[in-house]
Amino acid sequence: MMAPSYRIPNLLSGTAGPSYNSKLMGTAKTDVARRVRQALTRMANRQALGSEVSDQTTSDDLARAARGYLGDAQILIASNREPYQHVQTPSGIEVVRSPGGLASALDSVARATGATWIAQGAADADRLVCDEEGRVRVPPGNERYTLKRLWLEPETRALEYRRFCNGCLWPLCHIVYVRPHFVAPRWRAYQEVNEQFAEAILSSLGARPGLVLLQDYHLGLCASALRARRPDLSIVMFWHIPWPNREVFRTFPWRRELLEGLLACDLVGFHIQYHATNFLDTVAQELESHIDHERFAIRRRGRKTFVRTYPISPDAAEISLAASEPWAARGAEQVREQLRLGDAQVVLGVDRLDYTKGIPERIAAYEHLLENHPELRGRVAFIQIAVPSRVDLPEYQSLAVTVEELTARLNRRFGSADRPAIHLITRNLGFRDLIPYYVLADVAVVSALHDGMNLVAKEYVAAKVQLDGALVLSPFTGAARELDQAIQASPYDTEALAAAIGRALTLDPAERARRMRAMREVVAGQNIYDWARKILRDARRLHLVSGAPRPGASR
Ligand code: ADQ
Repeated sequence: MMAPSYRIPNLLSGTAGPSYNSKLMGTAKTDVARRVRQALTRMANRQALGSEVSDQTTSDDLARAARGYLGDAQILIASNREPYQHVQTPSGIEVVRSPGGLASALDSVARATGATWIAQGAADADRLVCDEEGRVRVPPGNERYTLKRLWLEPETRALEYRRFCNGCLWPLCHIVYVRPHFVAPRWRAYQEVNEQFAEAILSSLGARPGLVLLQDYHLGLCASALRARRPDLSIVMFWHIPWPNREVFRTFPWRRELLEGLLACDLVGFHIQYHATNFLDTVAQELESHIDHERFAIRRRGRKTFVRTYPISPDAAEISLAASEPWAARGAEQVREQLRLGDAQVVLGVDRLDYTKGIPERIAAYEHLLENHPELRGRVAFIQIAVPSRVDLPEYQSLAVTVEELTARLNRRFGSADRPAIHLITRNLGFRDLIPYYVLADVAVVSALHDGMNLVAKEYVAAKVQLDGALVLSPFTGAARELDQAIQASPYDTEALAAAIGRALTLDPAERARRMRAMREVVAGQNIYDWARKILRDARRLHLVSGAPRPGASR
């Protein structure tokens, strides 16, 4: 195991982004002075933001709750993707935070609870920093929990497993007119990988009591494998993506096996009631079981699985505080200068480059808007940040080409050399690199065709401390259930989406502030720590955790 010099790449040099290069971290007095200044700024911001921030559940609250609910039971988080990747660069090993909602949300939970996180190691320097059991402490420079990496055969990982999860389950659950590929060898690879995850979880746990938090559709069979060897384990699955209706699910050849896998869990969580209801309906159609509609539970072969909703949210306080620090405003100005935006109004999209996110639909709507409102040309700039995703799948390759072509066409029609109508940024940005874009944007457009929740919508709201932004939101996101003060428009309706963007750009400032204030209340009222605390609380209330203090025992 080799000691890397850690550095998280930062787009906006000079901002206070986290830097873990050991050469830079150190003893210098200026460093201490800088930290003191930062702490004082944060205190001032905390006071300025008042109850919006101080009433929120914190990482410490979650840590206390976890101890109280779980006693000496160990928490294990398992997900396909790792929260941090170690990559080789000419200047040494760098640590990159994985993009995507699950990784960013669960990282906060793992930090607070000190859970062990099991995920597959996929980056080129991942092995170099781990011990012989695949373990490494993270995050670098502020180690709070253990990441245990699982090494899968490249062929299983690259071809079968990814293709099954992302080429079959993903389109099956999202229902966005992309046909799922049902290929038997890929299904077998999925089974095999789930077995391997179960092995890794069990070896990490030893004989201790434990609560296993399985994350997402990659691990749909893991609970059966765990249950066979450790019937006493408490197992929770959180399904981060939509659950389809039973008609669509009927087309899936291995539907019974997948449902059996999920029913080996004690608790299955979804973001919204609609998906939870779809799940109950599907079980009722496919398996002989007793559905308890009163308690929202399923009984099958003597065991009970509860189904609950836990709408996920980011760490809103963290985002609000970051957005109100001077570096965020400076970063926003830098972006304005670098992209030569002048005094243009800014429309922003931030997504993984995924066909479910409605990026071509968004660009088409913006084009429609500029076509019909010449007065907006040159006075509005669209920034689309789209991090490449699943690049080995043909659907994603053709999406990338489509987005580039639409961007080029739009710029040919309505942009000029020094004022493009749309800026396409295809990079993965760190948390602190993203914040200035949120601060800068007058309008954020989230136009997903279907989305379990969509964290970008909530992150934008959390960053709009000055109430100076408007959100255009697709009704097909889980977030639309909570953020009803967003301007909602269907991404399938180009004219309606164009009109919504136009309306957001011209919203009266008082109305814009009123809507944003209402949405900020929603986002502040529920953050990632509440999400995790409620799951742990239910695991205890429903008597799922062995080794935990009995309900009513002092905490
Ligand atoms: P995702 O489909 O990945 O998540 P989303 O919820 O929007 O979608 O989360 C994306 C996350 O990645 C956000 O935290 C965002 O800041 C970050 N991100 C996006 N583009 C980025 C970029 N270019 N650089 C850096 N970071 C970027 C899945 C489900 C969602 C569900 C989440 C959480 O599909 O429906 O909300 O899990 O459960």
